[in-house]
Amino acid sequence: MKKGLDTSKNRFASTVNQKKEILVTRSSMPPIEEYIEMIRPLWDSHWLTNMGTYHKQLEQNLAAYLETEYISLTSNGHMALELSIQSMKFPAGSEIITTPFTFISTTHAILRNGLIPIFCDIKEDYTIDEDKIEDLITENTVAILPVHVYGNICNIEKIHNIAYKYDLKVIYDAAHAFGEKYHGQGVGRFGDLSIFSFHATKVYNTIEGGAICCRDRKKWEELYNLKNFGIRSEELVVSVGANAKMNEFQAAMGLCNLRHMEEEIEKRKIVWEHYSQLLKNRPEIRLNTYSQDIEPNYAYFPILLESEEKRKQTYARLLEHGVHARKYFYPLTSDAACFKNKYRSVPLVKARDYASRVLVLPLYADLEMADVDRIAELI
Ligand code: T4K
Repeated sequence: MKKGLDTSKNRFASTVNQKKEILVTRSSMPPIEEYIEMIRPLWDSHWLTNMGTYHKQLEQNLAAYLETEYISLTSNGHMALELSIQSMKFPAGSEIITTPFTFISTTHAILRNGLIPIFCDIKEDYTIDEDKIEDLITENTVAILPVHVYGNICNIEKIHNIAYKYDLKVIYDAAHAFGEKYHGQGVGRFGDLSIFSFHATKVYNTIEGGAICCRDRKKWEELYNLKNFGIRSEELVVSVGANAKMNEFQAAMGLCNLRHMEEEIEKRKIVWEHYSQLLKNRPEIRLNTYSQDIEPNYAYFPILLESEEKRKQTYARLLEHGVHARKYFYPLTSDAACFKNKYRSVPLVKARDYASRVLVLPLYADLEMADVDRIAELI
């Protein structure tokens, strides 16, 4: 049985003004003894990073768990994205069609590769509207970078067909979709590449961490070089690369947490279903429902309120009672102060509307039912 956190020592569960603070999520951690046992050998070997035993073991275990042929671990999800794009060797200034309804990392990864993000609108499930992608394609378009937002899987088939028709690459940002299946297949298998985030706030964490799923050994080698300075042996540097390796403490955390995934997802499901039960009869609140094609991971619980004003009131009311809901993803990344109005897009009608009304409620494995009751009551 997985132990809960020691709440007396946990700042996330501290009490402020006698009020129980509930944050939007809380990292799941293995029992401390399990992690200590896992890291103890590191004190013997003194081997802390640079593709050690745990790094190798976790790559194997995750490839099996995620049902992907090859997987390359990285220091975080963002570097997984940056290196995925870099590995495609697109000419500078090329355009990548993406969604603005995402964490800023997705857009930054494009820009930090010297490429241009072109923003597409989204549809009811918050993922990219595949029917609007073709309107944005020009001779400079090289790829599509969709996001499986909140674990809702994009329209894989249509995106694949568009990419095939125009000879574009597809890189999926699957940061929210760890362990999910679409039509019975692990989501890491889709597109030319798919990336995951194993950040502390995710369904599965390696403290910080990420991974890139790919189809062949050649790509895996290329990604290895990119995350390890291109170093292949003491005297051989084969290409220019960054340092984006996952270290042994992260990998050890990943090995431990992976053992508890079934329980993690089961507990999240219970919380998710309890919220749904309490809020489903409120016609003014739209809940996120997973499509039948998905085996979900219950990563997030977004609700869509009637208006921006209602969202503001609900956010403030929850906060007043110590409940930290979050406006993921407001503002749209296309509206980030650093590049507002700089890049081309179709009219972002839905993305803008949803960003102004969405609120993500607290959801984590050990969230108590009484807290869910209280949050639903406050809403
Ligand atoms: N693509 C997408 C679509 C993403 O959503 C993300 C990350 C990425 C790419 C990039 O992956 P990484 O490079 O991050 O691996 C959080 C996360 O930092 C970020 O990973 C995540 N998306 C994003 C959606 O959410 P913030 O700014 O909301 O984090 P913060 O520090 O406010 O934490 C949120 C809550 O999580 C806290 O209130 C409490 C809890 N928490 C936080 C930390 C840091 C814990 O329980 N333990 C912790 O250690 O960005």
